[in-house]
Amino acid sequence: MTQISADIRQRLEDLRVALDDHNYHYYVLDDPQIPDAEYDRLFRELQALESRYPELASEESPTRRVGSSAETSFAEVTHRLPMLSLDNAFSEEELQDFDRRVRERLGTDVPVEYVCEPKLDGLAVSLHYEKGLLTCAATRGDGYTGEDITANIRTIPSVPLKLRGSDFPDLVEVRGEVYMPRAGFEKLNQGLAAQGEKTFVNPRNAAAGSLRQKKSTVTARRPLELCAYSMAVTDENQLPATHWDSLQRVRGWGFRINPEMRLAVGADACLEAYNDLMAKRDTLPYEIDGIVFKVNRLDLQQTLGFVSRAPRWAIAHKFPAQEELTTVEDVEFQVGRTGAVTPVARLKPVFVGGVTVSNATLHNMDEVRRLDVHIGDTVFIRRAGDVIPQVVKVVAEKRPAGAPEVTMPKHCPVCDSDIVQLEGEAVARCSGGLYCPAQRKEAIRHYASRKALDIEGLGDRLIEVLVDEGMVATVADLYRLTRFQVASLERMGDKSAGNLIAAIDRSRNPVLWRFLYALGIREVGEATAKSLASWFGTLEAIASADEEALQQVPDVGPIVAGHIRRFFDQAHNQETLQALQQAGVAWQTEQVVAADEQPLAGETWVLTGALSRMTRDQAKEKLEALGAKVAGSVSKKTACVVAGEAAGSKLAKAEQLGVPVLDEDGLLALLDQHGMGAE
Ligand code: JCF
Repeated sequence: MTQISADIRQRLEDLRVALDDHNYHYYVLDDPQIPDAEYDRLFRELQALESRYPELASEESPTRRVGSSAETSFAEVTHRLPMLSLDNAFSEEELQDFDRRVRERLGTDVPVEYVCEPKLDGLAVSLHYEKGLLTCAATRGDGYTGEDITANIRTIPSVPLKLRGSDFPDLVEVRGEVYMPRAGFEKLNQGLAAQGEKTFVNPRNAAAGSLRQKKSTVTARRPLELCAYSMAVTDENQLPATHWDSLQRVRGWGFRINPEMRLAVGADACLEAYNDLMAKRDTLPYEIDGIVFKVNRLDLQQTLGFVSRAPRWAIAHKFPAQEELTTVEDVEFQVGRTGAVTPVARLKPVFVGGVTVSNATLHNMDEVRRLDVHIGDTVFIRRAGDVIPQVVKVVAEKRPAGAPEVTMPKHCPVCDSDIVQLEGEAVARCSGGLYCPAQRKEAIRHYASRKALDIEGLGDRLIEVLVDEGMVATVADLYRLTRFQVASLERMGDKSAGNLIAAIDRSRNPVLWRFLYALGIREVGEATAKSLASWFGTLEAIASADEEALQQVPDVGPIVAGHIRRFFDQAHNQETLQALQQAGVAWQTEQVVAADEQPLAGETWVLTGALSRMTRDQAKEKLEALGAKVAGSVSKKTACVVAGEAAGSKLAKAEQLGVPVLDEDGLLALLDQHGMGAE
């Protein structure tokens, strides 16, 4: 056996104590003492020492929180003291009744003091500590026997493996709720959904599913927390006088105690606590389903005793449910402002999470298939916090015979254009972008935007008003607006009306690429519009090109070609183009640069420094007309850097990487050579 120096033993012990402490500050007090990176360094140092000296291993080491991949079966454990459940109160009256019964049994008129605490929506667990070390953790089960889940519980960072301090009895049981905070739940479900897997209906089920894992490594990756709510010791001399004080002791041992916990004297004060907590419910980072009131004095608890499964000294006053069952009466399809077609479930109205819900989004067809929703199905609706209502589960057993499947329509329910869903994409879209009333405002906004036709003064608010007032339905209608009409709008002066009409007029003869870009064809950005324009020269040529011809253009692949083809195939889009022409919009034609005249096709160029005989934008357009892409930064892949006066770091970088450099004269010579010299 190797001799292990005292220094190493000491370092190992110091690391364990330090990591335990940081864990405690981070997970229990929510008050980290060191940055994550520093924690990771200490953790790795401890891991390294432990693997080097296996004889120094310890069950309580912070490194053991990662769990084990060995499969455990959950042995039965009998609770030394039964784990009771709580009676429920569903109304103010039921709470008043509870308080009256308590006082009657105690034979007192004096208002009783209660501890009020949020009722976390998780799972009750019992934790046994012997001489300060966690020895056994169990589920509630039926209240008398539960399952041994020690291996899984040990992975939860807010569960002390070792009690803090020294002020604890030899044998102590701490009870609490294991729960999954909202944020962790959302993240877990997003991950599951992304893999097409079944998601958890709510954080409670997620916590239960995570604790039931046979491999504790799986549990270790689930964001679970523990909040302690009571302690039980067999030695009654060790009990403080009140529940409140006993929880302060539990806190001192390193447990998280709910920070919302407070004291209330009498039923009215309890109701106030109920209302206060209810108002806070949506802002808490975890879900609660009510508030628990417990008689504070332990001697009074003793006097009150139990009925069957529940103590007479406690009650849970429930909040409105966040999940209810209802039926899907229909599924309709909504078209968003960018053309996304979304399935929406029309529901038999149901009161859930404090409001009446009659619609729930189904997001997209992948989600419809994942949930397997049919029309007529009974579904779980969940509305938690201020989140929009969700369909979280279908009750397959309740599906009526012949319940129709949900299918995506072939045509837009708003404008009847084709609906297109590309392979590998979750979202289906209406292809009537220029015409579809659902996409009107967005289409006009894009058409008028700076890089498109740059119609000054036609902002979002004005577009909103023009469309809502029925003055403009498609971009073609812009050109029929009169100054008088515009001036009649609220908060529009005659002068700004005149300016707008003039700006619209100025956009009547756009260069081809800008006009093409302005049409808002999916995935046809500025660069693609430029390539298409200089390749085909006219809009008519682009509109009649087949997908194969479109794909000859540098940068245009099968997907973009498909988008272009479909755009021009929609009758309504064609009508709008004709309407634009009739309204006097005449897009220009462009000098065609044939394939063999695109000498820079596939190359990336960079412009830097000041040019004297043309602007950078002009240089960029000319290079693009020759097929080059113009980028902003230099890399190994850059074909050439054009360096004007006072070029700086980009020039230096080019020289360092051995990228060819041209000065302004060199650029002009190149452009001349290809018939693109100064006009
Ligand atoms: O947070 C809870 N879900 C919770 C459950 C809190 C408590 O104080 C409880 C409980 C279940 C039983 N107390 C008992 C006695």
